[in-house]
Amino acid sequence: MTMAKWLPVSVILMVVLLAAGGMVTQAGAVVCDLTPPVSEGLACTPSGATIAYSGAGDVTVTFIDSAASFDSWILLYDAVPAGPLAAQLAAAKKTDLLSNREAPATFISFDPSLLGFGAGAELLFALAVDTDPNGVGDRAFDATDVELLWFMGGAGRNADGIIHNDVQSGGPLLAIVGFEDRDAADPLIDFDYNDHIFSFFPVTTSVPNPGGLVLVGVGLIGFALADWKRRRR
Ligand SMILES: [Ca+2]
Ligand SMILES: [Ca+2]
Ligand SMILES: [Ca+2]
Repeated sequence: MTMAKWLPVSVILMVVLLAAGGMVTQAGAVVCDLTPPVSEGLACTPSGATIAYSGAGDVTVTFIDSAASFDSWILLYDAVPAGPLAAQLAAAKKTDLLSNREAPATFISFDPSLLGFGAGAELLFALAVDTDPNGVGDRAFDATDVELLWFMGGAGRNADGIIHNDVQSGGPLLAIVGFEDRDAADPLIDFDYNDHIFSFFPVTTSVPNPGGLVLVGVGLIGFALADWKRRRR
């Protein structure tokens, strides 16, 4: 194939791959800022992606940052539970994970296989939010103090009908997850998705590794250049 044919093909392929990785965003889309110090109140476009157990031993949950006035806790589910809030909270597989009042880099590890999760099973984390001013600073989970519960994944999983989480790849098997803690009907909701930011490792996610996509793009350009040089000889 000639250079004239190869270069357009490779460029199109690279753009498609980068777009799939979120590096080239749609018009108006804003990448969520999940890297401290975060841009507080900057509305962004969340992925609502999910993460799954890799099957490789313990999963470590690390608290990264929180820019929020509400207290919140991360809970673990294996499915979105039915029923009223109290029943949903009672159905959590794990409630002793981290709050957003921890020191940054605080972490906790657990073995999903001991909770019935097999390799490839979704680790469905949820954010339990205490909207009362009385509890600001609470670190221990208290189900009676929770008013809101948001699940990772699609908008249909949440009572207010919007996506409440963004997921970004921090490297191989490392997922960075940021939550929006306010209800869609709350006039103060800002859609910044940095109200409670965690990392999870090792997990798999539907979010591609940006580094890998760049390598693919560079490889395609190299292929096109090699073809061009060969044709010039
Ligand atoms: Ca409360
Ligand atoms: Ca927010
Ligand atoms: Ca915030």
